[in-house]
Amino acid sequence: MHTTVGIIGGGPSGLLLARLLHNAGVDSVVLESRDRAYVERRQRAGILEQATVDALRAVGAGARLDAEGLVHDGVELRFDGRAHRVDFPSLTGGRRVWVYAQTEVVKDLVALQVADGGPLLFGAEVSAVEGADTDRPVIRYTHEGREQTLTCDYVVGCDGFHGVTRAAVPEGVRRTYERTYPYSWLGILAEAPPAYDELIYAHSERGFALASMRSPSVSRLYLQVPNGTDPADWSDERIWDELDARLALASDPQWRLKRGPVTQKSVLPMRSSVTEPMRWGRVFLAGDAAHIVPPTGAKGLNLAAADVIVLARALAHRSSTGSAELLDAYSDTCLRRVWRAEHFSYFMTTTLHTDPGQSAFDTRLQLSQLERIASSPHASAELAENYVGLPLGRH
Ligand code: RFL
Ligand code: PHB
Repeated sequence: MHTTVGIIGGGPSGLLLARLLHNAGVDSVVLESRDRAYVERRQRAGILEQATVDALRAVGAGARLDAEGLVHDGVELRFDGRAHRVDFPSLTGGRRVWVYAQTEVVKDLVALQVADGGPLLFGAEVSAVEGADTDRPVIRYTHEGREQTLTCDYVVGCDGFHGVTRAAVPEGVRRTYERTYPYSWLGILAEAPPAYDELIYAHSERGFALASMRSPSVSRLYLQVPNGTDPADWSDERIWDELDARLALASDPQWRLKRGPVTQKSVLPMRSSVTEPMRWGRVFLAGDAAHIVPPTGAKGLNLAAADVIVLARALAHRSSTGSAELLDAYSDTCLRRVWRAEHFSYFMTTTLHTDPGQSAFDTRLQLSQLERIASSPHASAELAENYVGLPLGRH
């Protein structure tokens, strides 16, 4: 089999890229190792930036997002027992974010691709990419028990953090910059109405907590926990009690989350990682395959979308004009945005979490920074601009 663009991975980045290329008349094949139900059920991100929403609408995946997505004009920061709201539109020239789960984005994109797109093969596990620096790179994969090859004009690794495509960039060229954090998140999904109509990011001496949502009747909540935590050690009651303690308000001591059945519980580690360059020969990396951010800044899915928007434009430009100029600029163009998001995600994480080795001095610095955000329009605009996402083309 031969295709113009071989896409490894059917997560948000691979699926969105396939749709953008389809719109531009460029053919592609998507190879996804998992089955469709697994990919559609994987609980992850919840916040979409304007540029991500615009791209989803442009590929025809906007209908359910517009009907069911929740538009958010701000977030609440809680620290020192107080609440401070950061208003996005007034600080960013009218920009806002959407709450619409990654599971739903993936379902919408899969449905479109299956209805009228190029091949999307589930259960197709890629083992290697060969010939990155030749005119005809080859993807080796196993599908339905048989080893197969796909020759391509271009290969795009959208295969996430544990993918195989990164290895196509020679070791002597590839550089990875990484940071791990001394804490994880315990995340739950609960059949309970959200605490509040916007997200709450809470700093407390007991550790970080985040109250998010999936719909008016489903909450998504997170607690900072030590690395290596077993979710089985956290009963539902213990989780709700701890969330209430970390989200407590001095002005309203009766304030409590609305509780309901917990339907999912998992622990996720926090990591920052960037691999450079994001392109080698005819092989490109996009999304989590190239970079990971801790989820505190809500940037991972949006960075993945930004990469493939840039790449789809570059591939379409190549196909319509023959010029490789935009493809040549791909890695540098993306890395500028990636490093901005890396910094913001690091900033949000280290400002809001309690490091196990943290001193009282460190806590005072965090509170001073949060106070600065609460009292200065400049400081809150810096947070708001980063949170809603910089317009594509700027960095
Ligand atoms: P994905 O989603 O990991 O998809 C990669 C796909 O590649 C497949 N694959 C292979 N296929 C074939 N052959 C192989 N050898 C393969 N190896 C892997 C995998 O099965 C998979 O389907 O990467 P992608 O598409 O780049 O998307 C990235 C996003 O999923 C990720 O950045 C976000 O979920 C991060 N994230 C958040 N991002 C946001 O923008 N806003 C948020 O609010 C947000 N919250 C989060 C998050 C991530 C979280 N976790 C679980 C890390 C909250 C959490 C809890
Ligand atoms: C989520 O709703 O899953 C979510 C929201 C904001 C974050 C991280 C996760 O920063």
